[in-house]
Amino acid sequence: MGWAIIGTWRMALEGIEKSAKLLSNGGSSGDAIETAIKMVEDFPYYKSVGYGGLPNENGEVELDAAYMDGDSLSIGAVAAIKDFKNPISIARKLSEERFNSFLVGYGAEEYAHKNGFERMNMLTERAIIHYKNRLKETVNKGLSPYDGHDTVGMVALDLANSMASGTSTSGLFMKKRGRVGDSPLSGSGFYVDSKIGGATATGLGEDIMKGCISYEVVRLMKDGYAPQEAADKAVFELTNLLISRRQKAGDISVVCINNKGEFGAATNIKEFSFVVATEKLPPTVYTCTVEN
Ligand code: SD4
Repeated sequence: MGWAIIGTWRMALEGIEKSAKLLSNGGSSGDAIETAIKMVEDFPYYKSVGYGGLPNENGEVELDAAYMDGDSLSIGAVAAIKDFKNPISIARKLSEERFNSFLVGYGAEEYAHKNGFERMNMLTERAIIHYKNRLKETVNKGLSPYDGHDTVGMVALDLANSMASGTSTSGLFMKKRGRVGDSPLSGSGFYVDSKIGGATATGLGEDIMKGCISYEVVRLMKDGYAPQEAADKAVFELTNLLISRRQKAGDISVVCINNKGEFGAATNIKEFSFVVATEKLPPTVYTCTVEN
């Protein structure tokens, strides 16, 4: 059947390049997800994931991440975790737990510490400058979450036909302390079933959660929709649903692959970039728009 990996935003490229090699050499989808997402987390200039992520309104970097195994459907997740280097690895470790597999805040930090994960101050000088500028800008207007936020989400299929998915994010810049978005929530920020396919979302978590969009994309693929049709239909329908309930629809974008390695992506914003690599396609950055 072949291997495949897809990730949200251009920032996924270097990680996907590395994981494409791993998958083509017979590596597992789980290792591909963790390897690629760790690269994004470690890169200091990506402002919305891992080290260098922008802080909450108290100036603290609180991170959310999740990992899902498409064979066992095991899920691990952390939310609002501070001062640990690779939240995706902690989430993956948690997916091995039968109970307590989604931990938040101090509980997540304690677990990470006990399991030997590396502590690290995730707030960079650059992020502090962004924070101070934002504080100045909003001094008279009151703080509101900045909308230039991105999450890295990925889905991978390996040569053994196993699939995995993961997400990692610092969430919304200037969010409230303790705010958790869609990214660590199964069905909203990610979902994967090796017998069908997987999907992951990025955008305004508060709205993505209203449609459990990643599960919806997988459900549509199960019903026979091709990945591109499933992605289009899910984004279009959730956007319209929100508007029809007299709400503004926030940013919503998804990427997905099925268990044959076919992929899809859809968005309700002007420009959403994503990265795909398959046995037949070298790692490539695509841009999709609301009209596609
Ligand atoms: C969140 N969905 O925390 C994340 C942020 C994001 O593009 O993906 N922004 O709501």
